[in-house]
Amino acid sequence: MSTLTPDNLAALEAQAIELPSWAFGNSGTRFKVFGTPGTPRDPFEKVADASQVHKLTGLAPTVALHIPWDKSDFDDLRKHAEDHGVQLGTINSNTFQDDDYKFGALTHEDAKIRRKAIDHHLECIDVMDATGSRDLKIWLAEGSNYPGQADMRGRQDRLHESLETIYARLSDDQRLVLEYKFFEPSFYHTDVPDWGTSYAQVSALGDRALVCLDTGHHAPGTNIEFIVMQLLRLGKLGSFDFNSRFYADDDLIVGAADPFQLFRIVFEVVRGGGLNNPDVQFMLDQCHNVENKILGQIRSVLNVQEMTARALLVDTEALRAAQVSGDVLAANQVFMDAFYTDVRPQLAEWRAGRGLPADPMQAFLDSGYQEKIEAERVGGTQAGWGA
Ligand code: PSV
Ligand code: MN
Repeated sequence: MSTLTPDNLAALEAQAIELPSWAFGNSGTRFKVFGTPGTPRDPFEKVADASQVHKLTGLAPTVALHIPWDKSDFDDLRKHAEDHGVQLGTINSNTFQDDDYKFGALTHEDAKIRRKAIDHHLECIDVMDATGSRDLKIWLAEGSNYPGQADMRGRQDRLHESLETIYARLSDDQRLVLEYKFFEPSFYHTDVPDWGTSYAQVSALGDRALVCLDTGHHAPGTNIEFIVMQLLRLGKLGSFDFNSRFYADDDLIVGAADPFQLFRIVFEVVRGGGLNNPDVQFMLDQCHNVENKILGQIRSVLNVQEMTARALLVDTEALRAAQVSGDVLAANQVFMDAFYTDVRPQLAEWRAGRGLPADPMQAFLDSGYQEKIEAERVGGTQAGWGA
C-alpha cells in the first residue's frame, strides 16, 4: 500500500500549483519589510523567478498577478511569461491600500467610493482579457473595529450590488472567486469573514462565482477539511490560497506548520473530486520574509505534491469498510498509515525519470541562478508590498 501506483503517478504528473507573483517580492510584518539581494524590481523579473520553480519541479505552470502591484504592459508580460515556459494566471484585485478605502470599498457608504472600487475590478477584468486569465480573485479588507461603528446589514446589501456589477462584466469563460478571512485588518466585524458568507454572496451571483479558501484565514482549531468537503459537495470551491500558520494569517510555507492538516485537506480534495479538476485552482499565497523566496516557493510546491501523494495512498476501500462496520480504530489506522508513509524517495526517483532534478532544492542551489540575479539586479526599486 505504500507504493505509488501508475495511476497515482499520472495524477501527480497532472498536478499544477499557481504561484503568487508577490511571493518573489520583499515582504515582512507591520514592523519591517526586509530587502534581499536579487529581489525582482518589476513583474517581468518576478515571472522570471517563478519560472525557475516550474523548471525545477514541473509543478507550477502559472503565475498569479496582483493589481496594481504588477501593472505593466500585459501583452509584453504575457509573451515574457510564455518565453519563460509559464503562463499568467489569476488576477488579484487590491482595494486595501488606498486612503479612500479606510471605511470600505465595495461596501462603502459613499456611492462614489464604491464606484471607484467597482471600476478597479473592471480594470482587473481588462487585465484578464489581456493576460488570458480565467479568474478574478477578490479579497476585501472591509469591516469595522467597534460595535455600533457600521451597519453590517447595509454593508452586505451593498456588497451584493457591487459584486453583481463586477460579475456582469465577466465573459463566459471567466470566473470570480471571493476569498474570506475571519479578521484583519478589521478586528470586530469583517464583511466576508467565513465560507458561509462567501458562499451566500457568490451563490447570489451565478455559476461562475465561487469561493476561494485561504488556509490561513480561519480561527485556530477550525476543521478546514470539513469546509473543503462542503464546498466541493456544493460545487462552489473555486480555488485555494495555500499557506500555513501558527497564530493568525502568518502566510508561511504550506505544510510547514501543520503537515497533518495539509494531508487532511488534500485527502478531502481527492475524495471530493477536486484533484486535477480545472474548476478547483490550487494556488499559493505566501510571503517569504526571512527565507530565500525562490527556494521557499520550491519547498511549498513540493510539500503540496508530497501530501497529495500521501493522500493518494489512502486505501479507500479498507477505509470505507472500516467506516461502514463502525471500526473506529481500523479506519483511523488506514488514514494514518498513508499519512506516515515517506513518499520522498519515490517522488525523487520518479522526478528523475521524467527529466526533472531528483532534488529541486539542491538543483536550484547548484544552478547559480541566485548568484546571477544578485549580480544583475543592482539599482532600481525592489518590488514589495505596495510596489
Ligand atoms: C489577504 O490576507 C490575502 O490572503 C489575499 O489573498 C490578498 O490578496 C493576499 O493576502 C495578498 O497579500
Ligand atoms: Mn489569500
